Amino acid sequence: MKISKYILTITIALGCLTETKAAVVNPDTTIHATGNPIIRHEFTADPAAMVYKDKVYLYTGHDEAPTGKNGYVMHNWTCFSSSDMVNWTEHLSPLNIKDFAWAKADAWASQVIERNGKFYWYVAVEHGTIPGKAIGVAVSDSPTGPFKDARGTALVTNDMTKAIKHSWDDIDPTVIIDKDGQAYLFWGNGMCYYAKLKSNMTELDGPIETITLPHYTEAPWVHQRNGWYYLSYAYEFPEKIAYAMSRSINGPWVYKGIINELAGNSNTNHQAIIDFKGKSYFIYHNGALAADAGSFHRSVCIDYLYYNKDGSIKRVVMTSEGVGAVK
Ligand code: FUB
Repeated sequence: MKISKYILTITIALGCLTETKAAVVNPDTTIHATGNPIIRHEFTADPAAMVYKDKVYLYTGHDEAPTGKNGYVMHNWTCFSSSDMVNWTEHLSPLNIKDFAWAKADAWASQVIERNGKFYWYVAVEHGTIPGKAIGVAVSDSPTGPFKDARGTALVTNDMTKAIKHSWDDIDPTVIIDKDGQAYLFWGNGMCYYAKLKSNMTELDGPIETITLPHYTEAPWVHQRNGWYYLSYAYEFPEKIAYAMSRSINGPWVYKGIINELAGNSNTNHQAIIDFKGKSYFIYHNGALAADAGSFHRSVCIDYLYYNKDGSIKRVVMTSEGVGAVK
């Protein structure tokens, strides 16, 4: 990323956010992204993306902290869909913290995955009665909702994981279904946890395991490509994004290095990685639209991801131009 371009982006983006904040985007309004960040009328964070039937569904959290507040205020999640990575339709708030009766706050990072025509949305929230963060799962017949709590209880609570003492280690769920149909849930802050999921996608199926990764902070994302499994994650704090590779979802994971640098004006970076219509994408957030307290007023960006011939990943070049439209 060239610094001069980045400063220019912040200036333009600030103007844009101020202008559009009063004008609420109506449901199903299409946004034409003119570069990074791709969404400018609200703050979006913790992107997760799913490719389904020729479309990309982008699920994000929503930073709602008042200007200047150094802390997360996050009440709901939202969804955007696109056929070309540039024109995005917003499907307003298909899931809210209130949809989980047992949760009390903090609509933190999440991911949606499809199985047998149903869509499962795994979320991190603050539990109402068991101190600490927890993971819940909502289900829908459509990628854009409406979603409802699939269990009526949390899938993972803080008292189920003992490797880390702090109360927010059970966050940042990511789910993958392996080639043999076995689904896995990965998550964690301070420790990368993983466990099998039953085929109903709403119950753990076995013990919770841990994975040791250098300088692991949070935000695991697991994807598969050409016979390799990739486990990318937030590295150190403030966060860069690093990754490990394995031939098996159960490891051993071999650390491969940094994919993405510190994201401008934000302590967190939180990536999702997908392939769509022949290109690979790195989706993340930065603080480019924030007047101040950028770590709590984040915005989703998309840049290209490139692989080397041996399957390793090249460093991402964060740009203000973003990506072009694909057919
Ligand atoms: O958005 C709240 C938290 O910030 C997420 O759970 C982390 O991944 C970090 O992005």
